[in-house]
Amino acid sequence: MATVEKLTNQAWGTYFEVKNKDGVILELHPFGARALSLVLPVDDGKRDILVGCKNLADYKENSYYNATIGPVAGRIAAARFELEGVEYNTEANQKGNTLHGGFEGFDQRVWQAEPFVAENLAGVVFKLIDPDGNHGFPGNVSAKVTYTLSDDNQYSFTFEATTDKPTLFNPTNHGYYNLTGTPSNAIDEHTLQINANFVAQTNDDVTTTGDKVAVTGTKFDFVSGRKIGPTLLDDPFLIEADAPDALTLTAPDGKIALTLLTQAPAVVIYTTGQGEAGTKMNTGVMRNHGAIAIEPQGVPGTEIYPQFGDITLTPEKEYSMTSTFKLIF
Ligand code: FUC
Repeated sequence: MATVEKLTNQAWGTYFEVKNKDGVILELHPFGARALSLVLPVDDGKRDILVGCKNLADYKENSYYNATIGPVAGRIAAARFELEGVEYNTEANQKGNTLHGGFEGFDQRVWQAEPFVAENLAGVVFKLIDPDGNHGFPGNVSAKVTYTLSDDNQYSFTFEATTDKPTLFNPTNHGYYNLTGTPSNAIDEHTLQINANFVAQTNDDVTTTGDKVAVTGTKFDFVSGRKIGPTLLDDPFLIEADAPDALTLTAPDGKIALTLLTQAPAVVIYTTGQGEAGTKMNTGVMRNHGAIAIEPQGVPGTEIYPQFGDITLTPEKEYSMTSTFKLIF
């Protein structure tokens, strides 16, 4: 029977530990409504498949790791957008654009936490009120992130939100993974299969152009599944609407696999590089290409490219988006 416990230690302060009947352990923290670890029992021992920081201070320096990102994940080009004829200016925190909500996005806020147990699952509900005008975003937004771990080994996060004024809302979970259990191994030998025939085209600054590119014959072609190899990615994969799932990532030794099912229309895949190499993480020193971030979300740039969908949140509708990783081990 899945359980959840509120714990405290020196590294992280107060955090939550969710366990299921098969011995999977998910640790969660109110800072950034983030996951700290996701430990799977495999025959050669326990393997933490999340790449995270070794203490809270490090998370404050590397705040995207396994955090809730928002109110808008990805980049808002030129740090501005228009809604109903009104122009809004957000914070230009990267190359003149707004990345991941600006200088103090959801990943840097302390969320209110409420642990819970239900039938065959347990988890934590994190809540945050983002006040009107905060960091340039309109609307008093009430945001909620519900993490669950089930007894049938499904790890899920659901984002929900309401607002009192039209605004933008496109959150994600910025999980970094290495299925070998340590970022001291490169992800090159992992097998990745993605049900995406197209990626959103990006500019040099990684803002989207509004066009999509067929993956066939390109480095983005993971349709049939292949080893990641030295492929560097920071791209939104457009998930086929009729696909049974979004993607599957498999460990080099085949002992662990993750299959992602998501209501999100896209998954941004980011592979770490030299910039992150050398960082002492919770499960080892990050090497070049040591982790892959899997970020289900609306397509970045949707606020200016309606062909990608709609990320406006209005008082008349509630936002809800669920992503589930099936843990296979
Ligand atoms: C930007 C984003 C990626 C990732 C990386 C750390 O490049 O596009 O999603 O957050 O920063």
